[in-house]
Amino acid sequence: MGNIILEEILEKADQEMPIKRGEVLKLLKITTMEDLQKICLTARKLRFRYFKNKLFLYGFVYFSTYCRNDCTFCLYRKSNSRIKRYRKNHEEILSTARALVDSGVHLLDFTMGEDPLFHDRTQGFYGLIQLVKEIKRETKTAIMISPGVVSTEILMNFREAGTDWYACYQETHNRSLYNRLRIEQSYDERMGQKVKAKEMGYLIEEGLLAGVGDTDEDIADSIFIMKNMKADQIRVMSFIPQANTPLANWKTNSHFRELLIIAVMRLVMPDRLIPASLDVDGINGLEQRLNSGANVITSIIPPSLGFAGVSQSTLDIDDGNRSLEKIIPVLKNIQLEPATRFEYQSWVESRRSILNAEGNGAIQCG
Ligand code: SAM
Ligand code: MD0
Ligand code: SF4
Repeated sequence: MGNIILEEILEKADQEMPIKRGEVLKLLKITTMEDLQKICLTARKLRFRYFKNKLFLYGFVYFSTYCRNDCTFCLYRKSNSRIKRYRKNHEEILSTARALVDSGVHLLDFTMGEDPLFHDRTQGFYGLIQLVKEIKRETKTAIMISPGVVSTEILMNFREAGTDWYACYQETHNRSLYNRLRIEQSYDERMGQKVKAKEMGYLIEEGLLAGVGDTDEDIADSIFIMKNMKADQIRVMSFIPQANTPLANWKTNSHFRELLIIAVMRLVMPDRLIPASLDVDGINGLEQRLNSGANVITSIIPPSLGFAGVSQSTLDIDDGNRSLEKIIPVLKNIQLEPATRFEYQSWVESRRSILNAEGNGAIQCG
C-alpha cells in the first residue's frame, strides 16, 4: 500500500475517527514487516490511551477434554480416538483454580469440550455451577466460562452463581466456512446464545481462527460484526493443524497475519480487551503479540497438574513456561506490567456501566 494511504488511515485511527471496511481491508493486505510495525505502533499508542502499561492475566482451567462435537480444526473432536482424554473432579478443579489465583491471575477461565456428561444430562452442569459459586465466594476472582453452546437456563444459573464472562467463539462469520469448521453446529444458535448472555449481564468474548481458509474480506466482516455485537473481549488465534484430524495436513503460513489482525482490532476497537494467547506460540510468541496491541495474557496454566491447552495441548506447560513466574520478566522487558486485581475489577465494573448506559443490547448480525 502507498505510504500516504497507510499514514492517513493510521492518523484516523489515532484520532479515533471511525475506520471504514475498505480501510480495514487495505490494512489487512499489507505484507511487509515495516508496514506491520507502523500499524503496531499506533495500536500500542491506543492501548496506552485506554490501559496505560497494564496487562490483565487469565488463568486457564481446561477441566474436561471430552466432546460430542466434531470441529474439523480441533484435536479434541469426538472422532479423534487417538488421544487420551481426561475429566478432572471437583477437588482437582478447585485446587488448580486456587493455585492460579494464588499465583496472581485476575480471572479464571473454566473451559471444556462439549462433554456429554455435562451437556446431555438434565443436572449435568449442577456440580460446576456449585463450584463456580464456591470459588467466587472464596477468592472473589472474576470468572469466565467456556462450555460451548449451553441453554438459556444454564446460562442464567451460571450468571446467578457469579460468572462474569461467557466465551464462545464463532471462529468465522462466513457461514459457509463456519459450516466446514463447526460441523453440524448451528451458526445462529451459537451467535444467539452470546447475544442472550449479553442481555443477562455477562461480558462476552468473541473469537476468530485465522489461516484456516478465511479471506481478508471475511476477517474485515468479522471485525465489524464483533464491533456491532459489542463483544467485550475479542481474539484471534492462528490455526494450528492437529494430528488425526481432517485438517492435519492443512498448509499454514507464519503467524504474521495473527499479529496484523490483533493490531487492526485494536485500531477499530481501542477500548476492548484483546488477548495474547500462550496457546499458539507459547512464551516465545508473547512479546510479538503484546507489541501488536494485545492487553490480556491468556492460557496461563500451572505446571504438573495434568491440565492441557487447546491448540497447543502440551507446549510450555510442564516446564512451567505458562506460569506467571516465567511470564512477568517478559512483560517487564517491554515496559509492561501486570495490573492489580483492583484495576481489573474496576475495568469490568466500568465496562458494565458503559454497557448499561448504552442499553446493553448487542446488535445481532452476520
Ligand atoms: N468446546 C468449547 C467451544 O468449542 O466453544 C470450548 C473450547 S474453545 C475455548 C476452543 C477454542 O480454541 C476454539 O473455539 C478455537 O478458537 C480454539 N482452537 C481449537 N483448536 C484450535 C487449533 N487447532 N488451532 C487454533 N485454535 C484452536
Ligand atoms: C486461550 N487456550 O486463552 C485458551 C482458550 C477459552 N476461553 C480460551 C482458547 O488461549
Ligand atoms: Fe469440541 Fe470445542 Fe473442540 Fe469443537 S472446539 S471439537 S466444541 S472442544
